[in-house]
Amino acid sequence: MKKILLTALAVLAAVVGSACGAGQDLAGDSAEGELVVVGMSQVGAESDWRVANSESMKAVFTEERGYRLLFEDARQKQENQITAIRRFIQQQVDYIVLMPISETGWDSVLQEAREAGIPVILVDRMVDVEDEGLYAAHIGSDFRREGQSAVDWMAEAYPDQWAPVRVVHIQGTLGSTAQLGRTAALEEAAAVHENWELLIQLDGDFTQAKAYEVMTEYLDRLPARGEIDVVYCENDNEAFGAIQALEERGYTCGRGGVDVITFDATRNALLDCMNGRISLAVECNPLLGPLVEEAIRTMESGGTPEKHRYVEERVFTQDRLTPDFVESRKY
Ligand code: GYE
Repeated sequence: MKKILLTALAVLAAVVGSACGAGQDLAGDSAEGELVVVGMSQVGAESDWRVANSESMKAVFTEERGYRLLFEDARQKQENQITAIRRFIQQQVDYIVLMPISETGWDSVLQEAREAGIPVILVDRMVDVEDEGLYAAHIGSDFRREGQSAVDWMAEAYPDQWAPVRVVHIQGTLGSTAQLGRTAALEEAAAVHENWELLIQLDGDFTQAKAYEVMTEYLDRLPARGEIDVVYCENDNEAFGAIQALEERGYTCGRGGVDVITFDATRNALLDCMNGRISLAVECNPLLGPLVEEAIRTMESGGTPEKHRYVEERVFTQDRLTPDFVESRKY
């Protein structure tokens, strides 16, 4: 009898739940009970890196593997991320995974998640919050170290301390950890190397279209053909846009011409690197899904995941690339 009553209540709850719209689904669906519910707020789809990162998450957090993934694309807006997190809290998800667009402005919403008892895992970029306890773990890249690899290469590529090295710097989304780390490395190195000259800093927002636009505008403003040695692009898509702008105006990209430096090292950038148009590609690994799952499994079994986990990354130059390697690149 009790069983029948419970079943009837479950059916009723499911009907009411589905009538109440998406926000109420989880509470009403008894089959959901078995699945670990993960609310994920992704930055957007601004770059090849980002698309690969989302795919890596979606491949791991499937129903077959025991998860229900609520994936929200914030279309590059922090306010959309905050709204998504609040919705996840209402839906009483088990975990929140956040790829934060920028570092600041997270204290209150993360506090709300903590009060609701929902652990937050940060992926890729970091947040700048008063209290480290507002997130359970961070899994991503050491962007400052990536920038360091780039400036180390520049120092070797331009050994003559008296010859000027003229650099155009195309920055990523301002205020994001990826931008801050990669920019800091260049600015600090430029302060040490007196012959490095930062001609201009342009905001490319990590997209190909924006980088093409700002680079074109810059080149067109120059009174004569510019003497540019390096274009330091903070991701691959910016590099593609910059190369297009440069080539359309008759510049040659590559060693001996304009050295284009890029971050991410996705397959298309590696192709350009192998063909000599990109001089240096610094790897940034987007395949973080399995590591996020590892952290969730640790918490599911009552453990504490590592607070900060950085992935191993390499750098690529033309001589280190083979067609087989580029072909086998997963992103
Ligand atoms: O380099 C860029 C993306 O934060 C690692 O964001 C990420 C950066 C990545 O849009 O392509």
